[in-house]
Amino acid sequence: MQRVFTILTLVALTSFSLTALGQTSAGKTPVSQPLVSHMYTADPSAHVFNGKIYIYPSHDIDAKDVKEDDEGGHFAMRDYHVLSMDKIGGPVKDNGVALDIKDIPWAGRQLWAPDATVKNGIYYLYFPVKDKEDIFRIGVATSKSPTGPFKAEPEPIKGSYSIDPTVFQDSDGKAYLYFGGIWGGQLQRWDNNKYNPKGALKQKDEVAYLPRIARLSADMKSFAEPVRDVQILDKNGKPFLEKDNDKRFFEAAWLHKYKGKYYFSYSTGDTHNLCYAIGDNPYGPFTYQGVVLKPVLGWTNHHSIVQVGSKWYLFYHDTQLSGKTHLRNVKVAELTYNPDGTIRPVEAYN
Ligand code: FUB
Repeated sequence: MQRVFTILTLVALTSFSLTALGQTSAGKTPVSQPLVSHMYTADPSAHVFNGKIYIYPSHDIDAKDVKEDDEGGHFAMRDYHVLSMDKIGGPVKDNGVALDIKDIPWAGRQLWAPDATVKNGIYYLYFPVKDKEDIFRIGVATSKSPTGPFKAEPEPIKGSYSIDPTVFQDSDGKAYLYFGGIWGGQLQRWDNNKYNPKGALKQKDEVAYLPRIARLSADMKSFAEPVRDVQILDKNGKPFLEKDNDKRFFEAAWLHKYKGKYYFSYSTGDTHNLCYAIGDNPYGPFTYQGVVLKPVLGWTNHHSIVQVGSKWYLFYHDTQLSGKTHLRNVKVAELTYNPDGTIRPVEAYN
């Protein structure tokens, strides 16, 4: 996913002194400040549990022994910390290590973007990590506390693959796991749920890769059905092609419900947008609507959308603190809707 990382990292490094001052190289000022600055955090999945806000981010580290590569090998994260706060704008607490890679029996390397949910008083943390064969799988870990510590299941979720799991529980109690990410996230290696190590990126006129969904079993630890594609269509009902890379899916799925409609949002990756599409049920199809967040400082763009009280918020990240693509910091900004249910794009800088 990171062919352009080197150039962007150089650009980001030259802008470091400005970003440290809270200003970007284009003279723009971030509208939000990092939620924490004592460690690097990214990919924030936010939830409200029992009236309190919990954020499940990746914990970025500067793994100096790991070389930067096109597959994102330098995103070499090794644990998760859960952040919490009583209200937006209030103090943010780092609750310490919630899950360490050494305690995941099947894990090899790279703990990427997680998500969490609660059912019957048990908290479930879903996470992607490469197994010992260097293939991304999705695992689940449980805890009686939203902040952990979480205990990982001995094996990944059977039939899972790729990255960026996000869990959605509908009002009827059914739960769904969405996942997938191309390029370093390996989605291109999976055809009809079968692994093909030679799986390649699509050609520009081919239909783009799609994210995946499976309903979760009652135990929340296994798939209740075969994994299927999540259809994202343009307003004419047509799928996007690979060349529509300012709109097509790349990684970072999120699902939220607003006024009875299902909003599927995601990153376009190499064009760095966060986009969204609306559907009538959790499986879609979802019709493309537009951009939620334009490119931020850094290469990646990743988010969650959550209601807190009567307001909605976009949690996202950029590289304001470090100026380095793999050392990100999570942020939050209010998100608002138009009367027709479309989202007003969030401005990260002004
Ligand atoms: O944090 C590692 C990867 O970067 C995530 O899995 C992607 O969504 C991107 O944010």
